[in-house]
Amino acid sequence: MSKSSSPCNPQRIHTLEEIGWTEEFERAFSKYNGPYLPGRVACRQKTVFDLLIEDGEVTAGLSGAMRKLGRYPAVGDFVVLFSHPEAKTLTIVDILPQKTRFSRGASGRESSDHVIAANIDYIFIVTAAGHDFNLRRIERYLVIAHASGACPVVVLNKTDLLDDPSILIDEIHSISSDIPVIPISAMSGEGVEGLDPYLLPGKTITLIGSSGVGKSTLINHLLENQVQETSHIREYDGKGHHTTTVRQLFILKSGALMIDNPGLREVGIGCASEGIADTFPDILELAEECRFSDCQHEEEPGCAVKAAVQNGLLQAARLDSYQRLMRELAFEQEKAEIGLARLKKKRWKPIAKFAKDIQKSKER
Ligand SMILES: Nc1nc2c(ncn2[C@@H]2O[C@H](COP(=O)(O)OP(=O)(O)OP(=O)(O)O)[C@@H](O)[C@H]2O)c(=O)[nH]1
Ligand SMILES: [Mg+2]
Repeated sequence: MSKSSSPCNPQRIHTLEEIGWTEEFERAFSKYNGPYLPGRVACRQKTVFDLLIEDGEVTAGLSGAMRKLGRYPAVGDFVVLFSHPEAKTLTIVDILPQKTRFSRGASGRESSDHVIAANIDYIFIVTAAGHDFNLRRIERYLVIAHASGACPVVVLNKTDLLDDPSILIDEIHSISSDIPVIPISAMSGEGVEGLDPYLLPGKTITLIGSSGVGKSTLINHLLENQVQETSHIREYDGKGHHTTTVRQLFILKSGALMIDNPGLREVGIGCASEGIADTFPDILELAEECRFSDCQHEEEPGCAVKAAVQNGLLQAARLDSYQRLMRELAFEQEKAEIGLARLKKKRWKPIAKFAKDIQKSKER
């Protein structure tokens, strides 16, 4: 068996429970008898995967059958490893059913969802005071976070740069009254204890957010070690310079598991219709009062949503954001239904007028 020498995690002994194993995984794994063992994907290297197993860390390749089927495990997945006793190597032969799955519409024109992390309990949407702060982007992250089945938490970082963080906290609450917002400074450590209720043993958290918001700085603070490279302020230009380039899962001192991600350049919502419903409950509630049940909240008479904007009860920018995301959803659903090639050929033109708009919003 090949013991890992990867930089993904320091060598450490742990039980399966400590790496997030639950009874459901145990049940799913019970059909495997013989030279099989479970492992959790900590990092995907170019050709092999780094995995946490019961008593340490190993590297393993993917079976030919899984490659052929395009079944690639994501960081956080529990997988079945086949042990070749003579060769002392391990091969991933199956992926156990995922408890939750955090994905985003893939970059470019790929229509299939792109899994960022699996078996996540909490998603920390990290945003930072300064140039990154953008409520519309937070809404977009909330849509995919809600759709994943994990609980979103907004982490407002770099509060040391603010005189009064409560202004930004109130702004975030204005778009997500039920979501916890935790103000911190990952650099100084101030407020980081506010994350403690989520950093529980065996629970898995993934950090998402744009490049430069301080995800790796937070991981380093929690690990009490400079494990992850972070950018120097001088070098950081705020324009898509990515310091972290691979996803990695770390075991924190508290016993929680945390995944650091490269900054997301482009966030597509895929077909996350439930995510939209959970992110905009205020608009959906207002829409129930519209005269027409299929009201698009554009120019229709008797529109309760537009009336709420006129009366100052709903921000026009929030309605605009909702409508953009709904258009993107319709576009993605149509693409999933008839395929991108046919969409381009037959009905690309009418939808193309929104394509640029959708692309711009994704990159916002
Ligand atoms: N003032 C201040 N700067 C911070 C804080 N947290 C991080 N930074 C700085 O922000 C810059 C980017 O931090 P990183 O941790 O590399 O950001 P990241 O989100 O991991 O970026 P990518 O890996 O590119 O996705 C670095 O210069 C950090 O020192 C903070 O709380 N306050
Ligand atoms: Mg980073």
